[in-house]
Amino acid sequence: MRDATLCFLVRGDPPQDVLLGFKKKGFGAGKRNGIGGKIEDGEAVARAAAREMYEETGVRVAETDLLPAALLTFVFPARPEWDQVVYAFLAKTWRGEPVETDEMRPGWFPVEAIPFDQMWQDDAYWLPRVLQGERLKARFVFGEDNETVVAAEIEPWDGVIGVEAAGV
Ligand code: 6U4
Repeated sequence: MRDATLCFLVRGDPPQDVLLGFKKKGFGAGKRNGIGGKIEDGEAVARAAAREMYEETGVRVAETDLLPAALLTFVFPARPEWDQVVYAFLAKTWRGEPVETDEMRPGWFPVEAIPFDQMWQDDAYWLPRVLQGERLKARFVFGEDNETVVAAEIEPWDGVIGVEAAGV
């Protein structure tokens, strides 16, 4: 199963605004999402999250400023090659301003007005909760259309990313 990262920059404490990127190409093109992508072989999770943030928005996030938020497993029975584990982070501190890149067009959204209808369906289940400070472990199964969530299991998570995911 491939592993990927997802990072949400948030402004305000508690979060008032969240940065979402409109994905211009590749997996999930046409959707808005946090910023992230595949973890490379041998790459630590936090390093991958920081690298993807820089590549896709030009923003620098220190690995120590990445706050573990969710450990997500996505299962696509109709498209098993899409199955993936995604490590989601929040970040409250960074350097630089997000800019548009080949991959992403970033934009700030009020936490109270997240455009879930333009996002992966699972986001509505877990993103509001992690923005309120919960840490979650969840598993979502998608239907034949690879869009509809047909099963969701969500439980609290301790935020500890295991060594099996540390690229060693
Ligand atoms: P490259 O390396 O360019 O081929 P790309 O096709 O752009 O990659 P990828 O696979 O690197 O995409 O990144 C996929 C992104 O989508 C990751 O940040 C994880 C995220 N993601 C995947 N399934 C998701 C889902 N069901 N809900 C969600 N994010 C998901 O919120």
